[in-house]
Amino acid sequence: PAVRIFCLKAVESRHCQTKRYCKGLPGVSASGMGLRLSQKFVFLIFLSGLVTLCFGALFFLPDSVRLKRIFLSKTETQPVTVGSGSGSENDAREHLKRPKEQDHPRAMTSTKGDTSTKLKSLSRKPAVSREATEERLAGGRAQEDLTLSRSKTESATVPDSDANWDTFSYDKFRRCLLKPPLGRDGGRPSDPKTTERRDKVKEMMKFAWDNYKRYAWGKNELRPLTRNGHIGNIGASIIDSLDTLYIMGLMDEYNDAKQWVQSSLDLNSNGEASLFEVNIRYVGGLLSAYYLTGEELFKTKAVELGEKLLPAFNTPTGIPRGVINLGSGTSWSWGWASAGSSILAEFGTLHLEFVHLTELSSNPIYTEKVMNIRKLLNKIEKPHGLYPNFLSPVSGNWVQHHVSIGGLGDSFYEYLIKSYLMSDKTDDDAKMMYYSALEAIEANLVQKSPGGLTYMAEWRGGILDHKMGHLACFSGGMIGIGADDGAPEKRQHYLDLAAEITHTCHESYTRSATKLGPEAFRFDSGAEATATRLSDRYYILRPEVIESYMYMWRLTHDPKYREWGWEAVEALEEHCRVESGFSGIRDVYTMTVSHDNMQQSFFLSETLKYLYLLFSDDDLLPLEDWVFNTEAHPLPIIRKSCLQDEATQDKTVSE
Ligand code: DMJ
Repeated sequence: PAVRIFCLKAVESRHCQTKRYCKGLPGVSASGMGLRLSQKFVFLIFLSGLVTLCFGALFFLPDSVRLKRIFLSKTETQPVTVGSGSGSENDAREHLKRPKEQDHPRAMTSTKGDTSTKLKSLSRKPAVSREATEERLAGGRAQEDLTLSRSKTESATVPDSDANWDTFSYDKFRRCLLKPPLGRDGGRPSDPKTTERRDKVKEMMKFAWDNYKRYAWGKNELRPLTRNGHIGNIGASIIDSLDTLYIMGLMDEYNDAKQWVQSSLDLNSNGEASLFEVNIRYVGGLLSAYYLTGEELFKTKAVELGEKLLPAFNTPTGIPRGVINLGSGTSWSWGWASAGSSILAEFGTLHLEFVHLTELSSNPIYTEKVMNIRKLLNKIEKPHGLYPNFLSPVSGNWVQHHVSIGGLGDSFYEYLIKSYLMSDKTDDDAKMMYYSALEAIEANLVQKSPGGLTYMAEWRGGILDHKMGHLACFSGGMIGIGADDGAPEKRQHYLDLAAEITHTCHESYTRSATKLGPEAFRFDSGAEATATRLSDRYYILRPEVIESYMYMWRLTHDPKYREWGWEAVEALEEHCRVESGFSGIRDVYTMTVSHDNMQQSFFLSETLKYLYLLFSDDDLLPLEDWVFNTEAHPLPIIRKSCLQDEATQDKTVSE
């Protein structure tokens, strides 16, 4: 990234100047021969001043980690090599999740390495039907407990206190669920109209998948107009689709995806990857595939990948940097993030997956890493109780006072309440942090427009920007699922707030010609839930509005949410479906649409999954048992007490 190159050059040139200066002061010989005493004295003072200056520069320049690591201990700043290898705001948010090809020519490219060789040697399993998997698991076939070997990184950083680590048993986990994950009959709704709508969504998924498979297999996304693949060969769309295909019962497609993971997923890529993206999409996708199917392959891959993310945490504060080279373990901050800062929505969106990595590997390091982030955020002073979007991983201080529930901030808040829910409501710190953040958000950001629409504004050092991003529309669902655990006198209020925000986001759709919502809409200069800038008019198949419909449907069973979801299906079909897949559109306000030639992988993992759930019975992935990560990959609630009881029972039986 530009900033990194710039820093390097600056440092180098400072360094060169120093050398030149020290070695070649005109008229001064190295020995000082021929100089008078006073001249020598002046020269000495000058020299010591210069040395002080050099050291000052090393330690006080912003984010001088590259230099510091020459002097400080390895563990503090030096990137660690792991594995077996030797050794937009709205737009910005998307930009950071998937580095643009031109910015990062090597982005997400793969190079074969030891890990992939090792993974390829995993035994191939025959294709299975979902029914067979379910039956096998329901029959309680004892699965081998896994004892995953600990990595070099882990053994270097974790003390020996782990001698009594337990191992994870898939059977025990299944017995601790309150309901079967796929419900009765795969969550098939009882009325014909909803069944028909659900079938339509399934057909959309199959269409999107078939075209991806035909034209872009193994690439990250399909470009449906040019019928080719977009950026990189690490199959983002495949990983993102695993659980969606499985819950929809598209078993041939699921088996193809699984086969690809087994034979071709290369975790040793030397490309630059977003820590956030690898976590939510790959770790999250593999974890959910494992929990749903019991296929050990997914667990092994998820843990191997989690291990490769650990070097990004080797900063003075333990706040990870945003970009990592999975092959070498080197990490750095996004070039565009001010003063080498890390992004709240990135380092704050690791908790769910990392806790599950500890659960599966019995290695506490993952939980320790995210708890450390939590601790720092809890302790640090917050302007008006709000969490700004940029934090320095070196000093642990906020870098700018920009607060947003949309891009750059969003999923941090989501992960607080979901951490609480996923802990079976035992994680009280997460609960406390979530509800205080929500209070601060209500006091400072929640606004009502002259037309009566409730929205979330953004905050820039105390000044409100009356704009709401499409990304911020997830907050309807978030506030909804958190309503029940708020203070008793606030519960109804939170549910109402969730409904109002979801309503506003629906308005942003209905007020456009295409009935799809813009990337950002405003509430100033006479605007009410409409985009006023050309650059905000696009829709890239995002899920957040539909996500909130799904949660609000589950929480209230108000039929309007299913109707709103259906409106979105019709609009997607009319404007985004092209001959070879689905594409985003450049302007939601014109009926002569211009397509952006991109079928985003989150369309498969989130948008279509949430639609399918919206038209399914509540017993398909029931909220009593599952939380969805920010890429809509379901992760189970961890019932510690049940798992322990189960463990005790198993032990007693074997004795
Ligand atoms: C998804 O990839 C995730 O939900 C992320 O947290 C933000 N939004 C995108 C899709 O819009």
